[in-house]
Amino acid sequence: MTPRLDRRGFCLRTLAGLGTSLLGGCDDLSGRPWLRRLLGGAEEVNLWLQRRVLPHQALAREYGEADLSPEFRANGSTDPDDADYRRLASGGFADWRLQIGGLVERPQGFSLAELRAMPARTQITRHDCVEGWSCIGKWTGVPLAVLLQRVGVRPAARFVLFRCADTLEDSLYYESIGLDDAYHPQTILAYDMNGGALAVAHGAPLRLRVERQLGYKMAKYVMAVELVDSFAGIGSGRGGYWEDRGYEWYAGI
Ligand SMILES: Nc1nc2c(c(=O)[nH]1)N[C@H]1C(S)=C(S)[C@@H](COP(=O)(O)O)O[C@H]1N2
Ligand SMILES: [Mo]
Repeated sequence: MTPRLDRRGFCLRTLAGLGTSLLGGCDDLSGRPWLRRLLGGAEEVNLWLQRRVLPHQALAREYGEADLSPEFRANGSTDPDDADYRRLASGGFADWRLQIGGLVERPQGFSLAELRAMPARTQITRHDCVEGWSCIGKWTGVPLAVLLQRVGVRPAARFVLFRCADTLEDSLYYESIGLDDAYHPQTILAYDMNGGALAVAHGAPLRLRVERQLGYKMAKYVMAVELVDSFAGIGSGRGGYWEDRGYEWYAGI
């Protein structure tokens, strides 16, 4: 049971619902385009409420070792057959580098050993998939904020994009988050899961954890991080593989 998170989710959903019904039942909104824009979609209402009702850096609930799911389900790509990925995996990811570029002062690559030598954070959290299942797992990795500090984010940057190694239905998987989530203390690039190296099924060698959002945001098989000011020209321009197929960009829980 997760009373705290459920209550928060319930409150937000109720308020978001209120916002939406307000829109439906209130004709004079047509004369106030700014308000219509604000309440124009449940997603925007959800984001707006999270930003105002909850403190910016509110933590997702963390659990204890006793809460770990006996088995953590794997979903989406679980064994990428992309040639570059296979080659890197067969070499134990010794040749893998996380490339960080785009709107940064010092674009550079990091080996797994370099990432492991950086400050680390461990957290036990619940992963919620949009399909309706949840699992609790323990994640260890480098806070994204630490990496952003190393490369120096340029003022024009607005989003952090994650480019993955796996192809689903002829498209490379990718994801993105805003800078507020990027600097959130629980946002980490994880290389360990449940005390051991991340398995291929769960995104080896490195996957994103962004704990206040749904599972599809948590990019596995991350090859490159890119700071961007818009999604134009990336995939279909909506900020992620599933977003390009109609899912919300801000997938708040
Ligand atoms: N690269 C990549 N990342 C991905 C996916 C994927 O197919 N490819 N699936 C997403 C979805 S829908 C979920 S629920 C989680 C599943 O993570 P898990 O396999 O560790 O359970 O990864 C997300 N990240
Ligand atoms: Mo998912």
